[in-house]
Amino acid sequence: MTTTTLEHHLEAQQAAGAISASLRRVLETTASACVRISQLVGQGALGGVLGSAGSENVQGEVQKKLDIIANDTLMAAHQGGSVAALASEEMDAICPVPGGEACEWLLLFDPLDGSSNIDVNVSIGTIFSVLPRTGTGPVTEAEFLQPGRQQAAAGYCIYGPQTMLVLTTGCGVQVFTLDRNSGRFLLTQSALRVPEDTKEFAINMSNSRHWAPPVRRYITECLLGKDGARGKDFNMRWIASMVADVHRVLSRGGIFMYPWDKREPNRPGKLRLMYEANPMSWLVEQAGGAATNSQQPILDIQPAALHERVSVILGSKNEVERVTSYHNEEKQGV
Ligand code: AHM
Ligand code: MG
Repeated sequence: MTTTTLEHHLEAQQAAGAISASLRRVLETTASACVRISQLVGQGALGGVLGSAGSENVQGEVQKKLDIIANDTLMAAHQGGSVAALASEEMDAICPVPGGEACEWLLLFDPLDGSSNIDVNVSIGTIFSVLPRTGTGPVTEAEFLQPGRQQAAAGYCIYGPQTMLVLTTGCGVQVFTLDRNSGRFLLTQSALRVPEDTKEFAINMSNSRHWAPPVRRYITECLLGKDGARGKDFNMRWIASMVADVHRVLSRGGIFMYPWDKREPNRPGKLRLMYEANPMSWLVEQAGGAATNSQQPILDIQPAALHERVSVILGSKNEVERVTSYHNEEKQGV
């Protein structure tokens, strides 16, 4: 059994010059907020945290109580001056931290990913991304609009049968499991790798009639299995919590897709670039996988708006490349 705590790991990374003391503080603060959220999630009905809050977020989605509680928990944890400003999927505008202007970091998060699973006791999570400050003085929204390649750290905490923190600071991907007795995250896996090939895909099949032809082609071939062009059978999973679906992809390979579809042709996708796609894409790339919006690596996208949406195709490298090639062939009229 490992006894390397998250704090030990970050201390060693700092000693090796891989992260600064200030980044370490951001990550430790975020992790302790996740421990608190995990406790609240675990309480469920006993803690009065289930159900709808009766309000809507900036994207017009009905908020659950836990969306707000998790957001408040992360916000409160970061008032101590480790970051200059915060941005959340659940808040309309960025939130500068009073007295935090001198801090070097900006934190973005989806406080409670997989909201539709909260009330049915299925895995949910918190996704976060740390960007460097690029200016001085008061933080503006424009300062947040940096491509995912600029991230200094990214990760998620999954609240499932176990609570796990999955983290990258650019030196591979480390997995920590919460010891519920001590309240500490212990290192349980390092240098995570995503297999390059897979026989498992994740997509919301109920949207199939709305997909673009390249996505339909790829999934049709998967469904044909041994009888089709792929010559092998595929399995399908869809949890509808990105954290849980991506956690499975990171753990045993697979491809995850929430692509553009023609229900809302002018919207690039459902998932959010800054709070979901960027941190997950960096984790997947750090584990040897790939992540694209079908046109370019997600991490290279220059964001135009804080709450921007994006088409997401990520996971095992060879499968992501195959879907990309189908999009390229369509563009070239092959
Ligand atoms: P949320 O952040 O409001 O929970 O929404 C994002 C979630 C993802 O976790 C998941 O992949 C997707 O929405 C599921 O969408 P759908 O219900 O359309 O399958
Ligand atoms: Mg989400």
